[in-house]
Amino acid sequence: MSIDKKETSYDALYEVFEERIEQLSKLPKIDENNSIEKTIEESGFSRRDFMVWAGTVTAMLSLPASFTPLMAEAVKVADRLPIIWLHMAECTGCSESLLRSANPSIDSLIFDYISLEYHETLMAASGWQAEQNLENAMHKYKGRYILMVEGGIPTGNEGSFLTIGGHGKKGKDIAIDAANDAAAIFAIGTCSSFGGVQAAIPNPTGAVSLSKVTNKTVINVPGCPPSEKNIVGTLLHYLLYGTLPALDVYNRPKWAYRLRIHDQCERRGHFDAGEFVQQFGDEGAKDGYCLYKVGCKGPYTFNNCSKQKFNQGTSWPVQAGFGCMGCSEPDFWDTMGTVNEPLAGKLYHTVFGGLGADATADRIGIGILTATAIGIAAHAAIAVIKPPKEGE
Ligand code: FSX
Ligand code: SF4
Ligand code: F3S
Repeated sequence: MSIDKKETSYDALYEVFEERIEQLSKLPKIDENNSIEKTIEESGFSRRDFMVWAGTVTAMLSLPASFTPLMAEAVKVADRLPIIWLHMAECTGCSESLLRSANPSIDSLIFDYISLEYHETLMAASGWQAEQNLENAMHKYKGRYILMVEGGIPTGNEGSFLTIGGHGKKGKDIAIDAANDAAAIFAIGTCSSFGGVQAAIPNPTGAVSLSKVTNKTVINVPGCPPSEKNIVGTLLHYLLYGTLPALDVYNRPKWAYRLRIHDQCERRGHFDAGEFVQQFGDEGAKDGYCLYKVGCKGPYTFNNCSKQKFNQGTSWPVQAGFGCMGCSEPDFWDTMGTVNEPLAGKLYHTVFGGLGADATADRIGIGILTATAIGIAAHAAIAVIKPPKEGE
């Protein structure tokens, strides 16, 4: 009975997606001479590579494999959604994550293919012309464009710490104006999602998240930087559904951020067995033991890094032998403590509101429990305080 219900609901969803793709396909192509097939072929990928990629994204968005051809169709009409990408206070690592791989990935090609109407790092225009381009795009696609903002928004001194362009407009005002007329708003990276490094104490520029300067809903895609998969996946999710994804308490899409790094970590077996790297370069490090005692913040961090990885799926911090720094959590620079030390003795208040996790971290840090019990106790405590899942 429940299986039937599930099948019916997927059938209905399939139809919704088909309709949405049909509607989008009627919108004008920005560049008539461009097609995703051509873009992919010219970059040396085969149709099969593309379908494998579409299958991966389908699974990533928790859709059944039968939706893969639909995902491929959706990508074809992705160039109908104009995108305005603003840079605020940041390092441009988010753009780099997506675009600067040695050989372009299919994710980065898709980003090339979509209609980037304004992106300060990529566009040829500069100065007055760039400002004009932004105004033109906002006017031409009013109410239709997707706004992606990278970087924290300086608000100190009335926002005058960040001015952009020949007219010296404040970044804060540009972001507010662009948000007002957007169809959907994505904060790309931890800086835009939560303030990031420039909002770290003492936060000299008064940097805040995008959501603090606009009253419109902002979908946060944090990570410093976020993976290319999380950026492209968020875009394709919006393209298919046309609505907001299910979000967690920090407005992060649940399909990407619902589980802890620790929940999906390849070294988790060693944590549970109480096998820890005690210092970098020791025998445990060579054997791939758990990095908790050398500072891994995976138990407190929600992201899918171990699954989606970086640099075209090559690796991720823990695989490379360095613990998670908690980069997709609010205020991680201030709340996650010393990089190479566990959170022992430090008040961790972001995700758990100070409940449970502090005691667990302390106990692990000072070694009250035996090695095996540590893993089990920590696991139990973390499982208890895990936020409720959708529908619970
Ligand atoms: Fe940098 Fe983006 Fe970190 Fe921030 O990434 S990688 S400082 S999240 O805004 O450019
Ligand atoms: Fe992996 Fe870090 Fe958890 Fe250890 S503490 S299992 S390295 S996420
Ligand atoms: Fe960031 Fe941790 Fe992933 S530091 S990149 S959330 S493993």
